[in-house]
Amino acid sequence: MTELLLKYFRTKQQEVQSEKMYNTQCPFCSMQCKMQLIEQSIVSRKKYTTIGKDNPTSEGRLCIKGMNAHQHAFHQDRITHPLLKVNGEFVRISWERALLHIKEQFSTIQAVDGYDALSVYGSASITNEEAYLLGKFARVALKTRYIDYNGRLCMSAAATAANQTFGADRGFTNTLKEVPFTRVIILSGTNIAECQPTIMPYFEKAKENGAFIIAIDPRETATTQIADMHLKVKPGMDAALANGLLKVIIEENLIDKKFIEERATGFDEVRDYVTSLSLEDLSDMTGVPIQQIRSAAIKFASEESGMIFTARGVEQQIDGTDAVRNLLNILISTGKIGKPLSGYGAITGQGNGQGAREHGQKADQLPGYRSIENEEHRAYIANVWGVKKEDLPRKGVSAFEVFKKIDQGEITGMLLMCSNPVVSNPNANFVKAALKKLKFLVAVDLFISETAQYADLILPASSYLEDEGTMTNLEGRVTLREASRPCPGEAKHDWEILCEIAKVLGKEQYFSYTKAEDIFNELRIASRGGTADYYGITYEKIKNEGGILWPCPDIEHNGTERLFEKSFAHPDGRAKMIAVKNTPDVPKEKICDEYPLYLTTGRVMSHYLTGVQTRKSSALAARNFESYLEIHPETARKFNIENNRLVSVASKRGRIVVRSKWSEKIRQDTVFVPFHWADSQNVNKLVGEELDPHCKMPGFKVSAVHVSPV
Ligand SMILES: Nc1nc2c(c(=O)[nH]1)N[C@H]1C(S)=C(S)[C@@H](COP(=O)(O)OP(=O)(O)OC[C@H]3O[C@@H](n4cnc5c(=O)[nH]c(N)nc54)[C@H](O)[C@@H]3O)O[C@H]1N2
Ligand SMILES: Nc1nc2c(c(=O)[nH]1)N[C@H]1C(S)=C(S)[C@@H](COP(=O)(O)OP(=O)(O)OC[C@H]3O[C@@H](n4cnc5c(=O)[nH]c(N)nc54)[C@H](O)[C@@H]3O)O[C@H]1N2
Ligand code: SF4
Ligand SMILES: [Mo]
Repeated sequence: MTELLLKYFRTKQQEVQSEKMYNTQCPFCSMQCKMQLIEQSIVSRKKYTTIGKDNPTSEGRLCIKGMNAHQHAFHQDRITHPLLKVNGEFVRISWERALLHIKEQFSTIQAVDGYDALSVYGSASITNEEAYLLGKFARVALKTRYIDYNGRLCMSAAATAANQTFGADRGFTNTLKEVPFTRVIILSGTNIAECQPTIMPYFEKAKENGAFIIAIDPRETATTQIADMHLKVKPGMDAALANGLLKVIIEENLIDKKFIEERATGFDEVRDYVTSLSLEDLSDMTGVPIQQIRSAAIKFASEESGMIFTARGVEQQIDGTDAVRNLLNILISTGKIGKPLSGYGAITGQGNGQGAREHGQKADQLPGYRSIENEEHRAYIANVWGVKKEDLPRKGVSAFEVFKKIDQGEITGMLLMCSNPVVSNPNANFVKAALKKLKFLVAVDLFISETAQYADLILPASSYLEDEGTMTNLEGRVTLREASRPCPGEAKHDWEILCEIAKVLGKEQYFSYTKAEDIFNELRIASRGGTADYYGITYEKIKNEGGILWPCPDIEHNGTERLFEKSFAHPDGRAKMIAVKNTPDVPKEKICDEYPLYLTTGRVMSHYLTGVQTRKSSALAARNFESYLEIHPETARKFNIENNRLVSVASKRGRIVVRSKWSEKIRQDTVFVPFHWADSQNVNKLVGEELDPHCKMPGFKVSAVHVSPV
């Protein structure tokens, strides 16, 4: 038998005629796991295997999405040449024709409707080099103020809260290697077990070392399972829950007085407000029993070290900024920030969710986390770019507001790079209708996504296997994604595409780069002296160290592991606390007779965002091939919903049809639908348009809906 097996394996091995290896990083989440794709040619076919590679963040681990990522990159639907829409059909054209067409269309729009009629919509899944270049492209090549990106729908509340409270926003103030040794952890609105699976061993080790974990989520998830205590909060009530926790901490005198006096402002206002509240009211509002609020607060405040992590559950709310700020109030009150084993982490979402929010893709931002409305900042960047300060446009509007301006006829052209807004933006039916009003839409993508279908021209981009560049992961560690496979067909890198468009628009002098590293070297200078200072980071240093944590202000500097140890980043060095009032109209969309249930939305392990990539991967699609409605059996009975049937879910704005999935893990007043599917399963047809006033984040996590059998 053994002989036979050996013979079998020997023959198998001989069949492998050649083997190639490609080093890269996973194209999906913010862990940015390093990986190697092994391509074996076996007689008439190719076999692909992905293995994890050691690095300081994921330590060689991979999840199922990373292991199967190549399936979409090699999918037959990948677009490999420019496609022009002619009489409603996409036809193949040359790059030369595509670029000329863009020149004509952009110039006409600029001449007829003005410079600000063109818009740019970017992404946090592109490299730092590309995110930086996209910001420069909008301001210098197109001279438009209207640029924003998908990160607005993702991290903006946490970023704004950290900027307001600490004066700087790096997702995690510490590094992951501290997590196993902290004593108590709050995981609020984050499902790391499904969304950053390779982070889990850090938290599992913390548990082994005796840490107490408190999870806050309206649902039981794979993440809440590792928690010692689960506060099953009513959707959208995180700010009020934090008031409850603060009230107990302050009244039990578990605050760190010395820390507050020396390092913060605004504490008295917070104290006066929360002590005026009643715990009974807070418990009613949040759906969390008083006893749980009390013990969570006492546990968190009594331990000598602790960390709070948030993600989109808390942040994707129309009061997301305030909700995060109130959780930061807890950290400051208990002195658990700016020291070893204590800190805050906004678990970043997309692969480059961190870096892409630092270098000028945001409507109000210039590279290095500078402000486009600050005269000194404008002068500095204008000098780096070789343009006049007065010629730099002013700030524009946020992602969703761009579609409002399209609808109103103010914006008539768009360059869309690496995003699928028809599926990812709120009120999807409105977004689709707005896009149809554009005079010219060019989409740069790997596939004909649901949004690219409405484009006049689609340009083929390169994937993570082909496109080298830096990505900043959820620790704030700048990593170098190697990529050496040749582009398929005539696909080009996103940065090359921007340079070529700039060239036909007569702006070649500002965009003459020959490789990604040239752009990075300019970014280093552009970010120098800014909050997110990359000046001391070079490709060579990243290669040697496996990544560098920003800020890194000079070449001799080794990067910054822990932030705020001596002072916060505000001019007075102090953290700013504010009282976060319980507003009776949050969640804004109240349940009523017509729409009696809260809908919250989110993710599953096997799919990524709007699903354009993961729905193309057979191994991933097989795990979840359609969307579903998670509903409590009691609630289901009330609405005549049988298990595993098609059901209609409707809000004021639209209706979708998904399959019911009974589960006792969810609150009885709440249902959950993931957002990875399109068309009749596009849950964003139900989500409303209201935005957080501070960061312009939509309220993806609370809508009022009605469910009925189909
Ligand atoms: N598998 C997978 N992984 C991903 C992604 C993906 O699409 N799929 N996307 C990546 C990206 S871009 C992002 S931004 C991250 C997102 O990562 P997460 O934010 O962790 O993911 P979500 O599922 O959107 O929401 C997290 C949790 O919030 C809970 N929640 C809903 N409403 C509320 C509320 O009102 N309060 C509280 N406290 N919790 C609430 C949900 O039940 C859910 O369990 O994941 C990244 N990783
Ligand atoms: N209801 C609801 N809606 C949500 C959320 C939610 O929790 N609930 N979460 C929000 C969040 S956190 C996010 S991040 C957004 C994401 O929303 P989107 O940005 O719209 O989602 P993606 O699916 O990442 O779209 C990326 C597109 O770019 C293409 N692409 C991939 N790689 C490349 C590349 O290298 N270059 C180019 N040019 N194209 C590429 C893909 O094929 C795909 O079409 O969705 C938001 N929408
Ligand atoms: S999806 Fe995230 S955790 Fe999974 S392999 Fe990719 S980067 Fe790593
Ligand atoms: Mo995200």
